[in-house]
Amino acid sequence: MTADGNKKVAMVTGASNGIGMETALLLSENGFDLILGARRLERLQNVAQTASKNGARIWASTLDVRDKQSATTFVKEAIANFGKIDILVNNAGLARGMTKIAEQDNEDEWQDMIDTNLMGLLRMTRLVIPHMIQNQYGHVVNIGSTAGHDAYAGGSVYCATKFGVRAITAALRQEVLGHPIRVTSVDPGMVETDFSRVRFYGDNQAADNVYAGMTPLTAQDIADIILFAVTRKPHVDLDTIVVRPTDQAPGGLVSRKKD
Ligand code: NDP
Ligand code: 8X3
Repeated sequence: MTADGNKKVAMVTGASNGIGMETALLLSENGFDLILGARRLERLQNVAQTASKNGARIWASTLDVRDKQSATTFVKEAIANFGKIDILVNNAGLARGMTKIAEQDNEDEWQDMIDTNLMGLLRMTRLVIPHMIQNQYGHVVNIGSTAGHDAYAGGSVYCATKFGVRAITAALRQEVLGHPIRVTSVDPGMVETDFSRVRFYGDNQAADNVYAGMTPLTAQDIADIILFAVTRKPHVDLDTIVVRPTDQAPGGLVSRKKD
């Protein structure tokens, strides 16, 4: 909330599930109005309905960040509805498969990750930043990953996209210097969402194995950190926040209890 009583407007991409959904819900509980986008409209509308019970004004619409027209229309309509975007949470993202480079015969997986995690994030940023400059207020929160710090076998392209997000965050921070616009990267380790289910194309066993015997982070844990970042005083810019489960350490190390 600003001194003049205007509510802050946060745009969250990939708000139909996981980290994006929990961020939307937590922001709505904390006085933010919301612009929500994802491909699955029905799920998104359920999130919007729950968030609206907290008194937030919500606009939810289909968004495919891979698609230039979809993203352009989404931002245009959001501005028409709210007049401004104070916060952009670039959360939409995914991994596809865990295939080693030499064994990959499906380049579509690579393309999907690059189009979503890199091109999508860049596109949303490109479309939103001019409004932040015009409004002389803004905060871009990019959801990176520890995969953008430590590469692992089978994760070459997913890791490359998240290393790329780090580069984009660092460059953007320099590009908006001089404007009252903050740029933050939140880089989580293992968070139990549908992330692994999507990565393994609905194979629940494969997804469950990722978190077996350890306590992963939850989407709420990450939403909490995003809320903290966007509620600092305007002169405070949290740069990069790396967060792992206590059961995970850098270098691909995970402590698992056997049952
Ligand atoms: P989920 O699969 O639970 O959620 C992903 C969200 O992204 C969904 O709402 C999905 O919505 C949306 N999305 C995917 N593709 C697109 C697209 N093309 N356009 C718009 N929205 C899209 O996973 P998480 O919540 O875990 O993932 C969120 C972010 O967090 C991702 O960027 C991921 O890389 C990152 N991350 C996740 C970690 C984890 O361990 N879970 C750790 C570190 C980072 P829909 O399908 O409806 O479009
Ligand atoms: C997701 C975290 O470790 O599965 O970004 O790549 S990891």
